[in-house]
Amino acid sequence: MNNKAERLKKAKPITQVEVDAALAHRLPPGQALTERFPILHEGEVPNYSLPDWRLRIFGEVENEMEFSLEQLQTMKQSQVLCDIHCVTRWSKFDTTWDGILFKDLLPLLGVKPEARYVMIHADNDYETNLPIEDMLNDNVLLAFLFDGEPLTPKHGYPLRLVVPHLYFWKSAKWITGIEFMKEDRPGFWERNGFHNVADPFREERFSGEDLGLPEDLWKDVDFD
Ligand SMILES: Nc1nc2c(c(=O)[nH]1)N[C@H]1C(S)=C(S)[C@@H](COP(=O)(O)O)O[C@H]1N2
Ligand SMILES: [Mo]
Repeated sequence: MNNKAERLKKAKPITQVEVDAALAHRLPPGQALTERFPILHEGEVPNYSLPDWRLRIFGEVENEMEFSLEQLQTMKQSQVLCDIHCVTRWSKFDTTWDGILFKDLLPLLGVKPEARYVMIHADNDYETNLPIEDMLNDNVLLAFLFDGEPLTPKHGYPLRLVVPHLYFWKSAKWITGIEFMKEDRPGFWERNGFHNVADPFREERFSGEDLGLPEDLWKDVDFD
């Protein structure tokens, strides 16, 4: 018997795990399940002076507004349990997030009736666009906590968006502003070949031709 070969056969892959048949319907086509939490973003992890941190609300609103972290933390908090799906082909089941549901925040913002889209602004000049209709799903939230703990700096501390039903690039980390818009406008990845809508169950990965991302791209990134 070749011991090394046996050991390798038995060794569980560190990043990718088997999907239970009963849960297979929750894994979108072309995705691999992981229990770890890959870290993906452009640029450096930002550093904040929390007293100066603000979330800016602008665009098609009656009055521009700014919220401090403290103001947001005193608002109604909710918990969401959801699966997340990254376009680089990893999915993670049963993630728990705590924060403010967008549907609870929206009525406080004085948004003009003409507004139909948002641009989420985030640090390192990141932007991603979404229809307000999508933002109003029951489980879309501005999250302070992941798995009961404050977000780690690499996962978006102090505040990130979580839009579970779309590929995870729509879930901007380090958000700084929400711009309300009459017309849609593409964000960072949406201008760079990714799909404008991004439904993982319809495999809306790219807007034009396949960008040829290697299937195991995500296995080389940083994990928590
Ligand atoms: N501000 C900001 N948010 C971002 C990104 C980014 O580059 N900058 N990358 C997006 C992409 S492509 C993914 S897959 C997720 C990854 O989140 P995670 O690092 O917490 O897994 O963050 C999204 N949010
Ligand atoms: Mo991503």
